[in-house]
Amino acid sequence: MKKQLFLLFLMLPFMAVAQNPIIRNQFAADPTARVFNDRIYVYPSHDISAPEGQRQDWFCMADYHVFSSENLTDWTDHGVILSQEQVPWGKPDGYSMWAPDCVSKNGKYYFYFPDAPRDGRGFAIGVATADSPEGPFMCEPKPIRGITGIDPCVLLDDDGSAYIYWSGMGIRGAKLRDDMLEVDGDLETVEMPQGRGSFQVAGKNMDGLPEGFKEGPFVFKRDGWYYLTFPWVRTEGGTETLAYAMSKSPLGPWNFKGIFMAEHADHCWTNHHSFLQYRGEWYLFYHHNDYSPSFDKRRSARIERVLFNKDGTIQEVKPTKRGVGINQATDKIEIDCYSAVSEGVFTQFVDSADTFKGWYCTLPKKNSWVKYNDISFDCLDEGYVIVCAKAEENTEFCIRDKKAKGKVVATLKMTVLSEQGPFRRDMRGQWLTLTAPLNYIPKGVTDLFITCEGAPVSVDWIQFKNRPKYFSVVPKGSLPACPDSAGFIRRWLLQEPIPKSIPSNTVFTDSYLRNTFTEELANIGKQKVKSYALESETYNVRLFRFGELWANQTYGSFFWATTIIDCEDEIPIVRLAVGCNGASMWWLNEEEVLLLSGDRRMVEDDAMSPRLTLKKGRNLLRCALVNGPGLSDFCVRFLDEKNKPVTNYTIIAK
Ligand code: FUB
Repeated sequence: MKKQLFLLFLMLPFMAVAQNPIIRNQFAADPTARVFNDRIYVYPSHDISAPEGQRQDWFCMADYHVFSSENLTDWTDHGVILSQEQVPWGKPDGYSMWAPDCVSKNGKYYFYFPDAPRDGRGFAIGVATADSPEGPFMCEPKPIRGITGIDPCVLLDDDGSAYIYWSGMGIRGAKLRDDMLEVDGDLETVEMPQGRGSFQVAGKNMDGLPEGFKEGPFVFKRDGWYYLTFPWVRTEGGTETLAYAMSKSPLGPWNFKGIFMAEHADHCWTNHHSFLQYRGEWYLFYHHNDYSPSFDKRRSARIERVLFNKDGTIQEVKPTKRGVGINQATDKIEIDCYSAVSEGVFTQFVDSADTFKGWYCTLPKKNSWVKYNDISFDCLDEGYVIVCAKAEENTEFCIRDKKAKGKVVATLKMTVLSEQGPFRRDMRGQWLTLTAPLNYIPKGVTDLFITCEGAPVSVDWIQFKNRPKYFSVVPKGSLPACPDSAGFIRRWLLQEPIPKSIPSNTVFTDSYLRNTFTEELANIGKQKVKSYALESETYNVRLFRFGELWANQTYGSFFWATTIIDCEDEIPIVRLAVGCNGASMWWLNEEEVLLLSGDRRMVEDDAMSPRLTLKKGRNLLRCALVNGPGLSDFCVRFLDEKNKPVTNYTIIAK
């Protein structure tokens, strides 16, 4: 039981990313991707920092993890599936667990991996088997006879035959026996140069490949063609490209076709890859030293879409940070992993001491933009957006749909420097999370643009949120509502809050409130503010949340709320019972009936009006509420002579 719990603990689902690099909790190089049971499994090698006593300037790998996903977006780390101490023939401190592969045949999983043999030099290739793609893998006692080298790759052909390819003295390939553990056929004796002895080697050299350093073969079959793909150094002193050759036979001869991915632009010497067909599309898994820009032996797996030409040749693949997969609008979207940017936009690490924290990007001038493609809004009904951003000056930026000048989804105003009133602040250069209401919600899957509308701004991520259910919108033409069972009135027409500079709630004296409210009452209808007919999901009407989500205005706010109480008959002798956070004033049919002054916390029935009569037909109930630093809300109901809630009326908010 304990062991099961431990294994469960090791299975770590990541945040949804759909961006490159795909694995964000560790280095993950040489990604071999396979589909088992309609799920993608990635078997990478696991770069780590070399422990003391090991070469500090070289690859260092002590174990393997496997990761899986069913949407190319959410990845689960299933933990360690094999470590160097578990390899009976390997050096327990060899740190040489380089690029592996895994295939499945007859319900068994065969994991092929290189390691440094205890009693020899260089590399051998071993097999470990399991009943599940996630292991546990049991290692065979001996490495595969006749294979000296690295980077094993196994092709399962349509007729059930299996072939193994590896690098070491060029690229070689051999048929595997049915048991998948040994190569078929005789071994060849190869003499070492300068009389250094001989050794036995399996298979044959793959003919037809170009001169130059080659490793990491990955062979797959598509439409009757065999593709031998491999990292290749095409120029003297150059770094690795990804190149390929095609053949009608699994062991060649091969017809060299050229490269499908150029050298990495920023000095990652190696590349190593695999191809995968998943749900009808082809993908290239490869690596780059994203999280370790100054040392290219710590690499991270990436994915791109691959397209083939009609004649079967592979179209060039450009490396991106965007990668593949659709992001849900409600995911945290790292916009620094963009699909395109305008000139001058640049990215930097959020924390160069911990690069796994990722990047942010800077839009250096007005009209700069960042494009992020394939975001699905199906998950959002109504909502708002949160953005993590920083700036040196007050500025404004927008999220737009489809184009740099497209429809504005949201406008983010960034006040980093404010010299007025109680909200004086200096937040220049500091990360802030901003919220903004949405002007418009894009449909389906779309591309978004973040556009700079003023001074430079840096953005780390954006995330859309469904509005928490504090309120629901009352659709036009809805039937009237009733008070809730405790008599609380939940349906209101709420006007967007008006900002008010209020240092503290101690100013809320009767005369201050009466003057302010009367002044504001005279302004009603003159300001350009929107009103919303809303149903509060709680008995208290959370004005602060309303301001936050509908108008990006929270503290220091002045609110108007109105509703209509519709009575079938006159209801005499009732009292209005109110509790509020802030100070509030209440009018029934435009007559002042109650004033709650001072710095109040919301308490049910905190204040009561004198006796009132609700007339037959419509009664207008109006509230003005003002608050400085608090979480404004109110609860209100009518009570009868015996302090029982009055509920025999309906409510209309319009
Ligand atoms: O990861 C170690 C080695 O680097 C791989 O085996 C090679 O293919 C290269 O990616």
